[in-house]
Amino acid sequence: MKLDQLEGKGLIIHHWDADGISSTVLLLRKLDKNNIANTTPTLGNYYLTEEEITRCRGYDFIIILDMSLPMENIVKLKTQTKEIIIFDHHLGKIIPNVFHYNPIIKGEDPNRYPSTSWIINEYIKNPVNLYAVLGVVGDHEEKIKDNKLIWNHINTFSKENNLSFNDLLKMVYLLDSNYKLGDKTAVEETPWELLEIESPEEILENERWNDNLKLLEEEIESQISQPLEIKNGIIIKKMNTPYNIISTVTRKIAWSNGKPTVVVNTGFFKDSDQLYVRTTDKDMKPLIEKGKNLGFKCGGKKEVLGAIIPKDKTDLFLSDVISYLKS
Ligand SMILES: [Mn+2]
Repeated sequence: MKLDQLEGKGLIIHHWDADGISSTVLLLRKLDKNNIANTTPTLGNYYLTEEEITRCRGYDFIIILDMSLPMENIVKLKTQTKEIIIFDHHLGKIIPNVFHYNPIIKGEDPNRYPSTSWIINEYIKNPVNLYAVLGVVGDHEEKIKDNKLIWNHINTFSKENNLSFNDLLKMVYLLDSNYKLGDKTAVEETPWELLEIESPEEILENERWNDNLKLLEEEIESQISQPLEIKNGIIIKKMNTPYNIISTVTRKIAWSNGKPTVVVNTGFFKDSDQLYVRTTDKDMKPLIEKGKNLGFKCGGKKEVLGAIIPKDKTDLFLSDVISYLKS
């Protein structure tokens, strides 16, 4: 598959985070910018709705970046377009009849392929550059320093460009600020703004994104400074914010109190609630499985659970979570 031989009108569907945005910038630089559009799913949805799929009609090719969309979505899209190209590093199944470039599902070492931006950058044989790096830092933050294969490259790049690791982190937070504020249009505009940007300083000094960050920080501070409900040694926090800050709020509360913490946000989705759990010692995996079996969108890792739950099921699952944490 040669990117510069793609013909006709193309659409990029990308993840809303720094990796998805950086990957889009890297590809836009390679494609005919007059014939390409971009979109991101409804923020928080790791799938396309029927309506969104319909809006993807009329393109000769579709490129999906940094998102493991469900197989049904891809099959539908394939009936509407000639060619589908996927660059990704999430776990999932190999999708037939499309160009699916994902070294992780082919069994390669995830440490070697830390982000979609990194994968694409290598695919198009670019030297290491700002956007390849920002995707990696966005997906791993401080933890990338433990990745011996990649950290060396990132460290060298920072030194050569007089950037500190904090500068890179700040850039990532600025790029992520639009989705955390729930502004899908701003997310979709960001790759095009970055195409015009020559220097990291222009990202770091972008006024609008800095204003976003201030707003988010104020909201996080106000949420964590409110009195907490503690029952049986478990912190339960309910909030109603339109911002996607639940993981940060949960982490800050859990780490400053040293107690298992459950946060419910009723304000981000119209028909669903966000629920987030961070434990101190309990393995969350059985609870993630339970959530999935109940039909909720549910994910996480050993010490973390994130779920999106229809509003009428939240109390029920919340009591499941609490009894699991108590047991
Ligand atoms: Mn990614």
